[in-house]
Amino acid sequence: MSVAASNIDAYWMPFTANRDFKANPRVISGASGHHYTTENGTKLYDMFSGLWTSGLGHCHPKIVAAVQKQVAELDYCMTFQVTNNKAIELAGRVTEMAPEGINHCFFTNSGSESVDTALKIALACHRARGEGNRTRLIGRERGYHGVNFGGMSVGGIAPNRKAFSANLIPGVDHIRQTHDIERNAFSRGLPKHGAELAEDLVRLCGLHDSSNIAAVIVEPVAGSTGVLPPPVGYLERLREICDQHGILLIFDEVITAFGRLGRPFGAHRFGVTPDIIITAKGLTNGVIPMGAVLVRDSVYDAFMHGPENMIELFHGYTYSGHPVAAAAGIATMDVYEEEGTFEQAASLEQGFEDLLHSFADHKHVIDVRNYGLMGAIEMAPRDGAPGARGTETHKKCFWDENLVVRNGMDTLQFSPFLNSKPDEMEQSFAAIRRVLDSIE
Ligand code: PXG
Ligand code: PLP
Repeated sequence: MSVAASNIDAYWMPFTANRDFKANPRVISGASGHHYTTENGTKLYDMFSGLWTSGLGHCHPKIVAAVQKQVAELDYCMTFQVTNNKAIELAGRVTEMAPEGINHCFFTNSGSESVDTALKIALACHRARGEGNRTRLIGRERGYHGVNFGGMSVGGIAPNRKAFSANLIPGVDHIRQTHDIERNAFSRGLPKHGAELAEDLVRLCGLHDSSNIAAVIVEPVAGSTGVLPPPVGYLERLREICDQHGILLIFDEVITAFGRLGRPFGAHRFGVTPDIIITAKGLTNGVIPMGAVLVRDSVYDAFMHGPENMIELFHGYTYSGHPVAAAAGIATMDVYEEEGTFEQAASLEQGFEDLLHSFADHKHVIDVRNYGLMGAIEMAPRDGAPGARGTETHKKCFWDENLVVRNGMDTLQFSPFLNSKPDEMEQSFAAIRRVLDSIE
């Protein structure tokens, strides 16, 4: 059914200005490789790899074939008390790729579910170790950890929390965010200043007494809030403080896992191994919803006591380890390996950085940030109309330049394909420049 023939009002869109959108809908009905197509056949270049999801491009033939085969072979099989061969295989593949010592994998269906699963694992792990007093969870200002109650509570994005302020889960606190535009504007890669902000965790250890703290959760590079790479030395210091105080360190790698930082995991890139890694998105190249929580042996082993006929963790989703999602995941891991995707992504970094920073002297631009294949151009807000400049850029890119870009308020975010072609990137940024030149 075409948009014109549909009742679009029935559809409540997520994280979207519904009324504004429905006045002139932007609807995609097909995709191939690096492009989307609309119902009337217009081809658009996707500068966001889906929603940080589809690093290999859309409708990769190997993943499509694996999903088609699987859905006809085993469509569904519960993973409570019985399981399927594909879930087992994917757990092995992903943990093989993970940093040393991280050898266990719990499946979910999204990043938000992975976050809440990881928080529950952290709490239950301490309890299983006889440290049930460790109940406090620490997030960070500006962090994004999905939209379920746990993730929203440890998250630090004010508008996401505002309507639910009295209903956030108890026992949560936040360390300070790391963005410092005065000292670090236009940093190429990791900002130099701010490692000392990790000491804010020491402050909370004093305030709450560290014996009450279960876990700290951070994105290695904050994505959704507008791409905030960590200051040099910051993550290393967080790791040290957690070790000193027996606190579990959780990396939310929903965006940074699977090549976005030129390595399998952000943990590899930073040389910092957390206790728990949260993934989703690139696990299946976005083809079928799936997430995974990866844990260190010491975390898993903490649960493997007590009567052997008893469930160790009372947690799981109907679709945990769904065979079709798992088949998509296995094919995705195959392609990452066969095509050398992570190395390819690493080789694109410098060109991407140079293109982004060519906007540094543009009249609207107040900061440019990048790390790996994550990038952001922050524009000054218009007087009295925060977000308007970003939204206008998004719309003009779509309608005038056949380009899909994402804006969070006045920050443009970029998530190029891990296998982008350099000339595609050049053309896309040339189009963005035309748009920025044309708007007030
Ligand atoms: N953690 C992180 C670090 C994420 O980036 C989630 C959890 C939640 O995943 P699900 O699959 O439940 O959406 C995410 C998701 C943006 C943007 O604009 C990023 C996300 C979601 C929506 C928008 O960058 N990331
Ligand atoms: N609500 C009801 C009534 C259910 O029976 C279930 C699962 O069996 C759920 C919610 C949870 O659904 P899911 O396992 O897909 O998260």
